[in-house]
Amino acid sequence: MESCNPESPLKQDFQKEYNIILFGETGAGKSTLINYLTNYFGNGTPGNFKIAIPTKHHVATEGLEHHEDNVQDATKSQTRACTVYNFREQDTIFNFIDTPGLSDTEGPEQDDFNVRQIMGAAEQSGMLTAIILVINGTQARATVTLRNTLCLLRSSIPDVLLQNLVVVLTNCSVTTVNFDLVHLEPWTIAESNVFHMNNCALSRPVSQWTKNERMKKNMEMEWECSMETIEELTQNLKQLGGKATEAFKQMRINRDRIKSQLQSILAEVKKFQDLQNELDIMKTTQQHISTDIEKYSDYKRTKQVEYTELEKCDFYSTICTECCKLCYECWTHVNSPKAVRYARPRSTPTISGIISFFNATFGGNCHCGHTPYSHYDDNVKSVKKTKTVEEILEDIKTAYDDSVSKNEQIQSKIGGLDADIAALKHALDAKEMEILECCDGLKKLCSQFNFVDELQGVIDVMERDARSLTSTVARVDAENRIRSIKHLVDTLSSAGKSG
Ligand SMILES: Nc1nc2c(ncn2[C@@H]2O[C@H](COP(=O)(O)OP(=O)(O)OP(=O)(O)O)[C@@H](O)[C@H]2O)c(=O)[nH]1
Ligand SMILES: [Mg+2]
Ligand SMILES: [Zn+2]
Ligand SMILES: [Zn+2]
Repeated sequence: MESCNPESPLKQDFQKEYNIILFGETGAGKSTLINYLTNYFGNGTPGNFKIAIPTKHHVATEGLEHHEDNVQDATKSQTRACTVYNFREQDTIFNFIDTPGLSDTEGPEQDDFNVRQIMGAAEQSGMLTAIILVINGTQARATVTLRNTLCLLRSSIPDVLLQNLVVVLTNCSVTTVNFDLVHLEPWTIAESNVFHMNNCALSRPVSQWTKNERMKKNMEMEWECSMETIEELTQNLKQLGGKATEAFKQMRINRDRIKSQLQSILAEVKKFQDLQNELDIMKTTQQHISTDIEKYSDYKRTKQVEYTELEKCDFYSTICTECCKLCYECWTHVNSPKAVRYARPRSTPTISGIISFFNATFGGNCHCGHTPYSHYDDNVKSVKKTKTVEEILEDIKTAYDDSVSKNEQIQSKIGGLDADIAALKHALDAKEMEILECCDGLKKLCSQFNFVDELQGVIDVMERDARSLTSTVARVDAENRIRSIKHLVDTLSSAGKSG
């Protein structure tokens, strides 16, 4: 914010300081009022205008900084930035802040930017004596533009400063005014704080009225009236107590906080979607793995195996120790004479050695090919038996084990994702909660705050984004969040209307 001081006073020299900020629609006459104040404090006259802010027909005479755009083009908003103009009067200094007009021809974004600038300037002033609403007094009807301007005003001025509202109706006198102060409701402005002015002297080139005696007289009369009104206005300003501008700061903090939390909700809902997608994919994979586990779980097979066992009986059989089998099965009853003669018991090595020697000498080799020394006789027979054995199919078992370990891995990943999603939801809840608190704070600071306009933009984006979410879980979550923010806006807005 630039500071311009027509008479270069050192602020410390002044006992009384009044900060006044102008607020109003573009073209309402804020900058013109500053020029009139320049003449009032600098003793300018219609023959010798003092111009702080250049106009289409008047160049600046005070050599001050200003932020007028293209003064020749009356269709465009003129003032672009907030500028402080200091005026002194004995031990008193008045700091008037000229601001860019609302309902800017450049659209709502420019309005938003301008409102932030104006509120920033108000905050910076530290102590405000008055907020002067400059309104074109010829407006009889509440046009869309006027309604928009008033809406922006209501949304920008904290309740604590409502006592310090002053209205200057331009382009009119108290008898010709058309603007109805009812349009400002629920604000009510004390009659002593309403002023009428017709600041027409700077609207046309000097040459136009110097040649026309009647026009000149008329203009000089209007000029005189405006100077008297400024006199009354400054007297009135001195009566108003200054108010700290902390509320502007608090409003700014709350608005910024809401904006940033909404932005991060937007970003985190996207993150939520990504995590949810990942989780969905993992759950599908896990289902496949489970099917595999079931499919491969049958890796054990049972089969019947045949085997022979030797069982005691009443007949002798010849057993080969090398072959481990019966070479001659049940060739004689144990009690037969043949048994006594030919049976070769295992008994002692000496006896079996002698018998074997005898057999080897006289009996020859067995058909199994082994020597008689390897054979003996015993009263056993071979019995065929079967048993059930379990067999493991190795490749299927490998596939099974593999699936089980994959399942464990994915299960732990799913667990991790679940935890991430829960944490994200928690963070989103906290942000939503903070928005709620900030909205509440704003409502307390500025009961007329327009939550619809403030939040609708982001809600629109959230709704658009929610429609594009593919995960049902993420979409339901996003829709719930939007609903709760919408509900909040509705609640706050209806509270504003009734209050
Ligand atoms: N007749 C008449 N003309 C006025 C009055 N006040 C302002 N004007 C004219 O209205 C036009 C716009 O006035 P500005 O003072 O530039 O309006 P502003 O509020 O500063 O506009 P922005 O800077 O765009 O916000 C100019 O041509 C002024 O000469 C008034 O009280 N009577
Ligand atoms: Mg201006
Ligand atoms: Zn043998
Ligand atoms: Zn044999």
